[in-house]
Amino acid sequence: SDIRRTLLEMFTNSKEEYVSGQKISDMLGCSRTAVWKHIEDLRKEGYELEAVRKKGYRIVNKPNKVSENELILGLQTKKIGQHVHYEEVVESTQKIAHRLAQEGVQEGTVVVAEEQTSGRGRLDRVWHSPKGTGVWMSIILRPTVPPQNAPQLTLLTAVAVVQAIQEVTGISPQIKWPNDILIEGKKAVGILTEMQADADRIHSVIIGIGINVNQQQQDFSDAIKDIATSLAAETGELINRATLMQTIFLKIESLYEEYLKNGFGLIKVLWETYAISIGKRIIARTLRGSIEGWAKGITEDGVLLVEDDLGVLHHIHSADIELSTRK
Ligand code: BTX
Repeated sequence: SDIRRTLLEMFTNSKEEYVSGQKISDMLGCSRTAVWKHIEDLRKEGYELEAVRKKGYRIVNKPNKVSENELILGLQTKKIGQHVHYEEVVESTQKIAHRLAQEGVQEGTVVVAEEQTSGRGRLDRVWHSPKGTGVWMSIILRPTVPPQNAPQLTLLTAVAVVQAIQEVTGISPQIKWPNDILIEGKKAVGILTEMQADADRIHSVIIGIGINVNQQQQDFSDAIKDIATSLAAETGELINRATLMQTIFLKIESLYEEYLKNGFGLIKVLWETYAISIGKRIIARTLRGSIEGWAKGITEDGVLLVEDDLGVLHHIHSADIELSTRK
């Protein structure tokens, strides 16, 4: 609620200092009893508050959650993340976001959960989303571009996430076309873009982002322990997920504004600077078979260009790629 938000802002601004009950009731324009009730609500949400007679209250510990309150506080965007739909456990944030998009929620609405029980990757693959250690979220956008341009948003998101990770952790991740973000060759982030559209018009694009943040290497299940990593495993430090998300929102917002105004050009250039596979020999496994050759770059539409050994240039729209060991 707005009151909760004002209250948290007061505590945040006063840092370590106590805020008196009187000051709170003046600021919120409510009785001391009502103040006490709001404080109790915060405690229920997981905030640890210390109360000292004649001094007032202060926050000694925040919940390790990515709740609406944690995300709104200090958020600098105009649109992205201004409306947050938070849940402790969901099957998949994509599912909820699809529903909300259909109901017509504002552009930039974010669905986030502490845990997903059926997190999804591409082609109905599983995305492991354990409780409290990652960022599992879906962002709803309504770009005024033709449906065939939607894949560009996956690449835009990848660039934004790379930049945010750099800013928050100092790590420089790399992008593997189309949607993986790797650190030292292991997957730390997956992006899944889905859309609701007619033949000629996008209604909404749902961008799902999964980030391994605070898992330790031994936390990964056998199925992915050799291919996955997390930001904490790489830096040796726990990362504040809310801060990371706010940074991602800001990066996506500024790239998205650029994209709507000037098109894909700048984003394509940025994407190529972060991509590992461009200029390398790769194997692209598509549903129709594998193609081996040199990754030449991406087109304006985000399609991967691979030149095979006969010199034929292939346009790859969807595939899993791996670096080839043949030179
Ligand atoms: P993808 O199909 O490219 O990758 C899925 C593959 O990645 C799996 O088959 C598995 O090998 C591996 N994998 C699964 N979980 C993890 C993990 N936590 N870390 C590293 N590797 C893993 C990538 O699909 C797109 C993922 C999007 C996930 C987000 S989370 C929020 C939103 N909700 C939802 O259900 N999906 C998206």
